[in-house]
Amino acid sequence: MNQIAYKLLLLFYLTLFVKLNRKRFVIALSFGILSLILIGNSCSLSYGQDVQGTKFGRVVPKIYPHDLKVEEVFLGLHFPTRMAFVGPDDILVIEKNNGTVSRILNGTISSRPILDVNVATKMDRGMVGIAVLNGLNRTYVFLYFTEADSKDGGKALGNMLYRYELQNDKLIRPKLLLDLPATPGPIHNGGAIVIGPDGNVYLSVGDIHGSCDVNVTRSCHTVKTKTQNYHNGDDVDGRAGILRVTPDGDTVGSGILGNSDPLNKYYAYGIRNSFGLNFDPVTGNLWDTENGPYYGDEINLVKPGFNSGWDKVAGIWKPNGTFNMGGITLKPNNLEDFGGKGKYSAPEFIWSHTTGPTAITFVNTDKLGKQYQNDLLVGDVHNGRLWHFDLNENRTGLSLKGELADKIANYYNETAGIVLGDDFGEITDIKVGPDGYVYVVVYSKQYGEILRIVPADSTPKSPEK
Ligand SMILES: [Ca+2]
Ligand SMILES: [Ca+2]
Ligand SMILES: [Ca+2]
Repeated sequence: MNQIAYKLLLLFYLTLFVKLNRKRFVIALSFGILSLILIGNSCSLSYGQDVQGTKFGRVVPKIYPHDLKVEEVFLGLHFPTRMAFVGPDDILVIEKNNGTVSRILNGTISSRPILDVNVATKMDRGMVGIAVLNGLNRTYVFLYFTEADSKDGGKALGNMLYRYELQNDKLIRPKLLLDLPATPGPIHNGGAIVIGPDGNVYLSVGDIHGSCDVNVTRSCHTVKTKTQNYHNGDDVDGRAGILRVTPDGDTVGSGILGNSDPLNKYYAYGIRNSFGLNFDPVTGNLWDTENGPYYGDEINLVKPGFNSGWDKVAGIWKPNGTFNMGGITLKPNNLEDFGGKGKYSAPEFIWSHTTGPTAITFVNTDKLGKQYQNDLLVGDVHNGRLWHFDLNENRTGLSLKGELADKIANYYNETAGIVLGDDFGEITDIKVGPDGYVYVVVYSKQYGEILRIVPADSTPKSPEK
């Protein structure tokens, strides 16, 4: 039961108190307290136990298909943002404001973090990105965080992409791969990291609030660069794009949009903010999620040189000031194209009202059943929803029917057919584990957790002794 439910219950009893006589009210209250105790007792869970409908004081996720269920993997993280698998039942998880990496092995967390760095913590700042690259002789761990000068919560030095090596339960030999702007901030830092089928490292970085409107946000300091589609804008500085580097931090080839640094590291641009990146396991195409300003959240197919159009378009609408939806602009013609190398394309899916999409992943396994294999899952932070999409035949778009055939979720209820689950809280990551099941990170101060989606008929997994 969450806080809202508690408040509703309190309101209910206050109303009863006013309406009933004292004796009847005491009877009703006793019944209520008893029911609360019963619900409360069902909250104790162990690793692998089915959590549907049994949780207390935290999210009670619902999953709609009868052939799937949700299990608890780990509860009690502090603002967890993402996870990465080192091996089966071996998960690295990061906590935003602590600047930590912890290891959860067979459901048990390391007694202390395997890495703890100083991070700035305001809004989107903090430890926000992780990816693992298992090599023959070593395991690389890529981390993206807002490095702070002296302590957690300190002054932001920059948004850094580091490479560490995992050895004997420690992250060692940090190598700074990218030193990116953290100002004006403190929002739109991005943070999705994915290793491509080409073995390179892809990182989403938002506009770091550089496209803010000084007329609306008083403290805002505008930074207008070419990757935000300002023709005569400032030089490119690493913001508003998807960056690609080798595992050593070098440029791949001669660059897609140009050969000057850091433009040569852009795989895509015109991105306001993105919390989700992943490669289609069938085609090798990159997909992303993007966050619009209260409207125009997106799912995009990201070809090399992709321009998402920000800040000249969000969804299919021309921004009107910072927060308002302007007119429809299907082919915006005033975009920066870096000498014809950049190419705008409209989203493959749009939420007209913001849902705050985050992680995007492909179910590259048949462990949940053939009917989910290679389908697309997206999580969000505003509605606690797990979205489920089929791709079209050649996998260049989504297979959308009825009212969704226009590629736009115009109304909340229009989306019933593409919602796999509800009430997950704030989903910040979704990964398919080495066991083929789908893992979900829920962001919360006290009840941060990792959940796992498995077939409904599978037996709960016990922790290894
Ligand atoms: Ca720290
Ligand atoms: Ca776009
Ligand atoms: Ca529609």
